[in-house]
Amino acid sequence: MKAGRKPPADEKGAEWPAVGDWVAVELHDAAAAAIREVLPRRSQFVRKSPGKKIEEQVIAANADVALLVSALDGDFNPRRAERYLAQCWESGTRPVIVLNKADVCTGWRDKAREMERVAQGTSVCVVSAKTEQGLDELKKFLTPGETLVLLGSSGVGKSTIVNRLLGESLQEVQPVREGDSRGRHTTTMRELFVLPGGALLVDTPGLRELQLWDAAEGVSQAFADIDSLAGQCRFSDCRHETEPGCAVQAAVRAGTLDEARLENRRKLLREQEFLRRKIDPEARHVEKQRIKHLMREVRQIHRDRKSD
Ligand SMILES: Nc1nc2c(ncn2[C@@H]2O[C@H](COP(=O)(O)OP(=O)(O)O)[C@@H](O)[C@H]2O)c(=O)[nH]1
Ligand SMILES: [Mg+2]
Ligand SMILES: [Zn+2]
Repeated sequence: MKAGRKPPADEKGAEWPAVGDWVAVELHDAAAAAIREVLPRRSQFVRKSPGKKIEEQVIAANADVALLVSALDGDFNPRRAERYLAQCWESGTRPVIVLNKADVCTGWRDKAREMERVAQGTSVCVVSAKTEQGLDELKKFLTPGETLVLLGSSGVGKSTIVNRLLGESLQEVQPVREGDSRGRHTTTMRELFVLPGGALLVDTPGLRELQLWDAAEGVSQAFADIDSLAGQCRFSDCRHETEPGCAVQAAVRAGTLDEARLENRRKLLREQEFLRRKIDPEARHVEKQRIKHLMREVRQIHRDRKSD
């Protein structure tokens, strides 16, 4: 489908239709159509756009379920999963953690258990898109009419999973580089497929990084276990460092809370704080411009009235 016009490069912000958006189109002829309206989104998975620019980028709109795919080889990283989970909770998309390439990992049971501690109740699916191990388990999350989006680094097997679920090879798959398990970017566009059962599946190019965008609530939900421990700390403003009576540090000492998890929560909160300081001046600037415009209009109305 062709859009009515191409957006200039700096105009592809959150307003421009993203994959998964429902749009009202006007058909000109068989080859051309113009988007007239983007319908309100039920959910949107966003991230901070890569690089220095402080703006959000929509990865997928209206996704009901996010399949957070990582591989059980060198790609496995619970800290990255925490990041994805936080952004998911913020976006209104239900996450499912998918651990792919079980065929190359004899210790997949231990890794699944490790991921379950991070998942906090979110389902963890161990699969092999190669041998089809666990695919039936994954299929349980496909609901007719619902949209699922595959998210994860490149090379983890997202496109292979698409092909398996489609039952045919429509998505191009590329070998990963030796050494670092990283894939080359072969899926360059986000694409939507209708699966045999009637679920919609969106494949995305691998995300090199996922910097959170305005996701304080999502972080809080992803680390609900720590938040609830924090309620038992002696001081209400406890920073869970060296304060006496800290229930969070007590859990770390008791071995029920992974210190790396606590550290990652700190890191994500720091990122949020940094972003908030950056976003605010910009938002304030936009608001100032809006008011300036409004005042100009008001003055114009006054002038028009006087000259009547
Ligand atoms: N061993 C193994 N390799 C897989 C599996 N799934 C995908 N691959 C391979 O991993 C590489 C990257 O797969 P691809 O689907 O392109 O990853 P994407 O970048 O996430 O879309 C390809 O060489 C696939 O054949 C799996 O379950 N086991
Ligand atoms: Mg791909
Ligand atoms: Zn504390």
